[in-house]
Amino acid sequence: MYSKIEIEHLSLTMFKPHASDPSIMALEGLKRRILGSVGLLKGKRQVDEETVKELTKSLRRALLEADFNVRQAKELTERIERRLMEEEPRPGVKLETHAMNLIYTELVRLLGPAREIKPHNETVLMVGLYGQGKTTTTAKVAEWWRRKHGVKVAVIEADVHRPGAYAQLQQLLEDSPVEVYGEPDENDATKIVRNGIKAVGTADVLIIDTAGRDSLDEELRDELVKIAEIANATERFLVIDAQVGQAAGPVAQTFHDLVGVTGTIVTKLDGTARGGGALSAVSVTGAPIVFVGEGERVGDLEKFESDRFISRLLGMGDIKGLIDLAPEDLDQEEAIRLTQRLMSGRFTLTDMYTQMEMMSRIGTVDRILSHLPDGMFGMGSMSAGQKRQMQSNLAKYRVIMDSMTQHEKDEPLVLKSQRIRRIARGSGTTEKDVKELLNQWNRSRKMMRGMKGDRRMRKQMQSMMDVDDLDLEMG
Ligand SMILES: Nc1nc2c(ncn2[C@@H]2O[C@H](COP(=O)(O)OP(=O)(O)O)[C@@H](O)[C@H]2O)c(=O)[nH]1
Ligand SMILES: [Mg+2]
Repeated sequence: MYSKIEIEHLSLTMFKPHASDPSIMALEGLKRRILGSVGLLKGKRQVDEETVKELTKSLRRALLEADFNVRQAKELTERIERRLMEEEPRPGVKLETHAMNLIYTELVRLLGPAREIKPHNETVLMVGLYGQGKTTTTAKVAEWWRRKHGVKVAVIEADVHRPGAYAQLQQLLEDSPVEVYGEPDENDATKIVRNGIKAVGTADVLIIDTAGRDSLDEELRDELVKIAEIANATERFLVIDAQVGQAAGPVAQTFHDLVGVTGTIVTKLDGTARGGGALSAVSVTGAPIVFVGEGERVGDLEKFESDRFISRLLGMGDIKGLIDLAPEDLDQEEAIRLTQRLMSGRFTLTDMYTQMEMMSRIGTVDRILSHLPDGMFGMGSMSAGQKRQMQSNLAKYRVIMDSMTQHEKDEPLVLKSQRIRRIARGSGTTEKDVKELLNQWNRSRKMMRGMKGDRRMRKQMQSMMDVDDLDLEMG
C-alpha cells in the first residue's frame, strides 16, 4: 500500500525552489509568475469564471515573457482554462495544487515525450550555427554517453574553419578517456571525417563536431551535406543556444532540410530567462529536445525529459509529484501485479475491472495519463461527469461479473448468447448490459495488445509502478 499520503503536502509548499538547478534558475521568473497566477485561487473553494480568466491571462503573459511560442502559449492557456472550468480536484486537494497539476500536464504535453538514446552503434553528427556551443556540447555528449552507458566513445573534430577547434575539444576532454581525433592542419573537413572514421570508427559511439557560421553559406552547406553522407550518421543533433528564442524554430528547419535533424540540444539554458523560446520553438519542428546544456563545464549537460524538466521548473520534484497524486488507498502491489499482467498480454475481465477501479479512484487521472499514450485507459481526460459515469458503470459491471464463473471471467470469449442470457438473468441486468461489458473489455484488450509491443511504453509503465523509484520526497 502507499503510505498514507498527507494531502496537505500537496499544497503549494511542495513547489519549492531547487537552488542548485542552473537551467531552472534561469527560468525562475517563469516559475514565479506561474505561482503568482495560481495564487489567485488561494483560499477559494470553487473556481469561478472570472478568476480562471484572470489566472489564464496572467499565465499567458508569463509564458510569453519566457519567450514561449505565441500560438502555443495561447493554445496551452486555453486548454488550461477549459480544464479548470470542467475538472474538479479530487477531494482534499487544494484548487491551487489542482491548477498547478493542470499546468504541469499541459507544459509536458507541449514539450513532448522524452527522446530515447541508444547505448551504442551510434554515429552522431553535431550541427548548428557558430558559437551555439557545438564543440562544448560534443565533449559533453561524449562524456555523457561514456558515463551513462559505459561504452567506448570517440570524437572527430571536423571544424576546419575555426582555428583552434581541435585544441578546444582536446582540452575539454583532457581528463576523459574519450578519444579525440583531429587534423589541425588539414583544411578539407571531409578528409578529416574519412580518416577519422578509419582511425577511431571502431568506438561504440562516434561523435563528429562540425563548423558553423553566423548563417549558413553555400560552401558550408555543401560541406555539411558531404560530411553527413560520409559519416552516414545515425543521429544528427542540432545544437542551439537558448538565447535565440523564437528564432530556434526557423534555424532548426534550415538544418533539418540539410541533414534531417533527429534531435535538438538547447544550450546555455543557465544563462537566459527566456529559454522557453528555444524549448517550445524546436518542438514544433518535430526534432525533439534530447539534451539541455546548462554550463560551460563538460558535466553541465542534462538528458531532457519534459516531465522531469517541467516538474523541476515548477519545483515539484520529478515523478514523485505524480505519485503523490495517487489515491491513498491505491494498492501498490495490485498496481504492479496488474501492470505485469497487462504487459504479459493476458487481459481478463477481472483485470479490466481492477484497472477501471484504480482509474476511477485516481482523481487527477490526467496527470498519470499524460505519461501514457493517449487513450490507454480508454479515456483521455475525464470530466467530473465522465468520472461519475465510470463509477456507475463499475457498479453495474461488478454485479454482472458476480454472476460469472471464474472461467468466464478469465476467458470472456466463451461468453456466447446462452451464457449471456444466464448472466443477465442471474445479475438482474439485461443482455444488453452484459454485452456492453464485453464490448468494453474487447476495446480495452485491443488497446492493451497495441501497448504490449511498445518498448517505451513498457519502460514508462515500469518506472511509474516501480516501488524502488517511489521513495516519496514528501514522506
Ligand atoms: N553558460 C554556458 N555556456 C556555454 C554552454 N555551452 C557552450 N557554452 C559557451 O559558449 C561558447 C561557444 O561554445 P562553442 O562550443 O565553442 O560553440 P561552437 O562555435 O558552436 O562550437 C563557449 O564560450 C562555451 O563555453 C552552456 O550550456 N552554458
Ligand atoms: Mg566549435
